[in-house]
Amino acid sequence: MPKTIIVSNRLPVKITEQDGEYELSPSEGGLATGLGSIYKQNNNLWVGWPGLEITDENDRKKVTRELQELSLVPVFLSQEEINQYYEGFSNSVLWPVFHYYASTYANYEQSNWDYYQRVNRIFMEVVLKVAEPGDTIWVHDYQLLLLPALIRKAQPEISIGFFLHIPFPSYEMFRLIPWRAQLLEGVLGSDLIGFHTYDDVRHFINAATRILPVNSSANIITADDRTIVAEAFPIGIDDKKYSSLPDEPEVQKNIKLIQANFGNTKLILSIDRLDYSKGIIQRLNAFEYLLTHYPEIKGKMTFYMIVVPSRDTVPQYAHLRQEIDKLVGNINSLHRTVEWTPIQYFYRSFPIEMLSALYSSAAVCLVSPMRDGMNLVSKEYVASRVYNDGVLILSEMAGASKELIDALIVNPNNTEEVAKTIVKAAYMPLQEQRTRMTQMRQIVSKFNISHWVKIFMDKLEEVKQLQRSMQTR
Ligand code: GDG
Repeated sequence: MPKTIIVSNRLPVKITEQDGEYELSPSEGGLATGLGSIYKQNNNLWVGWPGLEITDENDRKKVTRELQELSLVPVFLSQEEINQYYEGFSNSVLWPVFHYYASTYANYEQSNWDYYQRVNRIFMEVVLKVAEPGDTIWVHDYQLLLLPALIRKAQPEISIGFFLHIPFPSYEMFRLIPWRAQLLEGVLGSDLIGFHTYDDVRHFINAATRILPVNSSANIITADDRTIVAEAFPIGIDDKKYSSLPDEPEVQKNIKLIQANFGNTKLILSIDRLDYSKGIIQRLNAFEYLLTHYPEIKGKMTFYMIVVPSRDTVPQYAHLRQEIDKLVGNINSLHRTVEWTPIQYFYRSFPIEMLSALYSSAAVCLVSPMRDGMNLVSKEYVASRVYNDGVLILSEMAGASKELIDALIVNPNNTEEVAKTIVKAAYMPLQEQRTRMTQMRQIVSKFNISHWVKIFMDKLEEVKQLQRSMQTR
């Protein structure tokens, strides 16, 4: 029976090692939840890096066996490979360029590119060990741009879908990468290429047709006589999970705790991974502007800011963290009073029961990335607002702003606009909150994660049929 194989940089499990014993726990990420409906069915599989270096052959066998029970197939990588392919090329070339930070952060080192190619080939070898003709392969994200073409070469007829979770930049940005042609050729090994927004699709087709000898008509690309479709599939979330979490006792307990501590102020919430693309510094500047220009809000609003540790072994990220620490310290020391602290800042992750309680308690959720493929936090806030109140402030640079048009949309670079919008959001009449939130909740619920998986897989099947019909013509 043909199977579906999901391939991503990381497997959807956390593996921890203690005294030579490996422990597996499922990861709670949105992608893991969404794709769980696929890889746990029939003989389907998920291929990816287990998240830590395992060098001993016996340990590798042991972990492989344990993962096999969960339909997971590990790609073992050395620390050197991870450093150069993941932190080096993926996060120091592709991430900055694709988020329009090329001039500040991109570091085009040849050895990182060499490792990127090598690790994509290692992934190919593992995939080819389990893939059979007739199977469907769904490759995820910027760490594996070369993989579709590598698999295609070995299995010319196999179905390959690719989804990019981050934005695809304009041609003028993308062309800066020394290995731009090879990257495009890699992705074009797919049959269907998915992006979050129509703008990403347009940028990709533009880059492909200007850099490579390929043709396009609308969203169909013809390369070496193969037909490839590029299309927008905005990712959704498990909306039911977020709308039912507030009923859980642990969440209720947390809501009461938040109420007891901050009940007399309006909570403005932000949650991001530590990343320059998330606009954390600009957001803090906007909040400081607010405190300086609207002193009457002092004591009436609390900015609850969660930054989840991420990539902090990369120097740029460590530096960003120091900058945030400093700015929060300055703002709090300047504006705080005996009873009130303007910013409650946390540099750590929280259990989902605490996130849910915060989503339920926050009068305003402030999502202001400089660039974001989609941004799931904005959708999780909306799904959590079971009473249809609360206000979402959303950056126009986030993919989600194309769908959540009833949010208060801002340009995150416009400090004054963001500050004024926080005031508008915090004092928005309940009726207007409800009208906006109801619309957004309908969208988040209709276009949820299962819908996303289904429309992508259906489209991939449709593209294969289109290719077959063109061959017989
Ligand atoms: C990439 C793209 C695109 C955060 N803090 C905690 C926690 N989280 C969870 C959130 C949310 C996820 O992490 C973050 O997702 P985002 O979409 O906001 O951002 P990226 O990680 O950058 O994701 C992005 C996404 O891929 C999907 O395609 O939307 O644009 O950059 O789900 O809830 N979860 C827990 N504790 C925390 O402290 N449990």
